[in-house]
Amino acid sequence: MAILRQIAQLGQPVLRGVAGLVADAADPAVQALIDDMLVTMVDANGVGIAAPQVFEPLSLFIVASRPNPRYPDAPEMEPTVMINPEILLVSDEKEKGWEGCLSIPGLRGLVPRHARIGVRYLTREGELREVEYAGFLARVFQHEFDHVNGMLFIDRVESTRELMSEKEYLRSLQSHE
Ligand code: K3U
Ligand code: ZN
Repeated sequence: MAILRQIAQLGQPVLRGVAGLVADAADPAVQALIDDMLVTMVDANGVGIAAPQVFEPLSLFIVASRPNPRYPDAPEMEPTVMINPEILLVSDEKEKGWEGCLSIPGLRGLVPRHARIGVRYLTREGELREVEYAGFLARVFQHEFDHVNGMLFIDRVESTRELMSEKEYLRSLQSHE
């Protein structure tokens, strides 16, 4: 049975380490961790979660997507498990977009990310996948990829003036409706 995990908060050293590779995707402990991450992400209403965020320093994360007020054109994508992810190519073009993080509640930041990326990862069944992502999916992948490399979105904002409280962020969304 899956268990809701505690989410590591900003300041926890586990968020700043480089995660190790998953040796065996079929390991029951890895499969149980994935189940726990899925329920924890859904419970927190996130569109991603990385293993270090639940205190497991492994190169493994989940990416999901749904249209949301800031990204109304975001595609629907069921939570997708990505093990030992790699970024194979990136576009020169970057886009700035607002991000949040379950490990930094209450804060949003405007983060530049590559607009398009080509990636490789193992599925939870151990199959190798190569995929290209653009827009919001590319953003969430890069955010999660940062988590397994000890980076947080606050490290990537270009100015502290591009940080906003969650409350003001939600207010700014309403004022643009
Ligand atoms: O639910 C969140 C959200 C934020 C913006 C758009 C849609 C949803 C909260 S933050 C979130 O889901 C993170 C998850 C994290 F921290 F565990 F990785 C993923 C993320 C959200 C937005 C942009 C990039 C990454
Ligand atoms: Zn995050």
